[in-house]
Amino acid sequence: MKLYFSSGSPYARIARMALIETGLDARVAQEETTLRDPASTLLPVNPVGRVPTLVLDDGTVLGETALILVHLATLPEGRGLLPLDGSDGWRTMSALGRAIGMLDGIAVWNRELRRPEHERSPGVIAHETVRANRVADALERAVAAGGYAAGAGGAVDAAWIALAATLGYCERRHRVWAWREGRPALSAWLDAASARRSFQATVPPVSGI
Ligand SMILES: N[C@@H](CCC(=O)N[C@@H](CS)C(=O)NCC(=O)O)C(=O)O
Repeated sequence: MKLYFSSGSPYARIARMALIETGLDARVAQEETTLRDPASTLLPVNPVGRVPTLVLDDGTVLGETALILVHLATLPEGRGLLPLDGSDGWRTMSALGRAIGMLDGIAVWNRELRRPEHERSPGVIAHETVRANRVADALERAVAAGGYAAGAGGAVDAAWIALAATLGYCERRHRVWAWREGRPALSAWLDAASARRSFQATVPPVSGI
């Protein structure tokens, strides 16, 4: 298998952290690629041109973070990532969806901020700011109530990984959002999560936003 990623992508970071957490990184090749680049090494493989992209051993190409996580969870090493049979009452999938949903909104907000100022949509920025704060408030309550915790033996699941990658993105590539303010539980959660090897091995470069 081979994973295409870019170092600044929070979506690709989720896949990279999942490989490390499951030990699959030992047998999955990883190639850093460029984005929004006609010469990108990714385009001949995946015309969608987004990371993460996982190429399976038989040549099948999987785009979309959630689908890649589902695939990894079908492998013996990845079983703990995401129960695919509803045996946890679908709690992990629900928590994963919430973290990725917040990331999707932040990515839209961030994309607006990367445009020249006169091309930005104040309406989109306002909408995504409200969404991000609303989800973060719900996550603050969830984490304070014991959600997004490591499981038995310290193992973490896909929801934990997605939340860590999302908040980690806000720390280094979306610093315009003071997400820690008024959210002590979420803030402490990320501080603790930051000590994990999979997190430390995938820290993105700081951006100007
Ligand atoms: N829905 C996709 C989103 C992935 C995504 O947007 N990746 C960005 C990097 S953070 C990308 O590859 N952008 C390149 C582009 O849009 O051309 C997923 O969940 O994997």
